[in-house]
Amino acid sequence: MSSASAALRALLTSPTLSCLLEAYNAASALLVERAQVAGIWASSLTISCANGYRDNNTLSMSQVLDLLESITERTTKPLLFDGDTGYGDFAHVELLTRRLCARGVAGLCMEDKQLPKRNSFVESPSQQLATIKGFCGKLQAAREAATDDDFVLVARTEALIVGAGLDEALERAHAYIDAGADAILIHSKQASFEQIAQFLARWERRAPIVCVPTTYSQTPVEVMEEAGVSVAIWANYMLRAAITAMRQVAQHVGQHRTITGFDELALSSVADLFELQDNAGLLQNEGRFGCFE
Ligand code: SPV
Ligand code: MG
Repeated sequence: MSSASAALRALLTSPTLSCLLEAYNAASALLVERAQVAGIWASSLTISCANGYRDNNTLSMSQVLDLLESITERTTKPLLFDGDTGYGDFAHVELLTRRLCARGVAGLCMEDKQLPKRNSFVESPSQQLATIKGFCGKLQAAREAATDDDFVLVARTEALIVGAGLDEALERAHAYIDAGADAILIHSKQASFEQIAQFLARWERRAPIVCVPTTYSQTPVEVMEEAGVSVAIWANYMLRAAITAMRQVAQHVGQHRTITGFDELALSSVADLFELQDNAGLLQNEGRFGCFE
């Protein structure tokens, strides 16, 4: 049993709002953990972007699993994996779930769209919902395949994203909980919290609710908490911060052919990188296991 999954379960069922912050590799995940954020979101958007791909299932299941393994090897906070549509049908979901459990990933978030999916903020006619029956089958398959009793299944409905409306979102959310999901991620691309608040008013706290306040990021967490949000996912802020900082360095060197003139003190030191890599552990074990005279 993974204690990370039990910890994620506890965040979902606690009466207060907790947040997850996105990470796109092990270093960013370590920073999230050390900042005492409750948990880590392995975002399909930022993992694919950091690897040079679109957020449309171009990265394979194995590529993403390798990356997740590098995160769970270095961190202990619960990691919720953004598993898109589950990489195929129920059989892919079974395999994915077993592999996630083997790697100590705390939970899988799966969305009710067609494969290959598009990022929710991309306006495209290919933003199509899966059938309720088909998606419930995937949830049931994941539940049965999980080898960790506490493994968390978050069912994400994209009903509001495709403009299908509140009734459809609620019908789907109820069906997904009936099929074995532990929580519902209700996603919205509106610029205010209003649509989610309307959903929550009719949901009546049947099961924990997760939201992704990217387009309504200025909503106070207290407002979300009061309305019944259990977990808010800050889904892309680490990569966005990194890209801004990296662009400044790249532009400076591109323009001046040197780092001179750039405020190096604003950057992490090399010692900081060594610390993130646990270089001290290497040096310590050299003394114990190395064969240096
Ligand atoms: C992600 O972070 O990949 C998500 C959230 O799925 S969103 O980009 O808002 O769809
Ligand atoms: Mg995603």
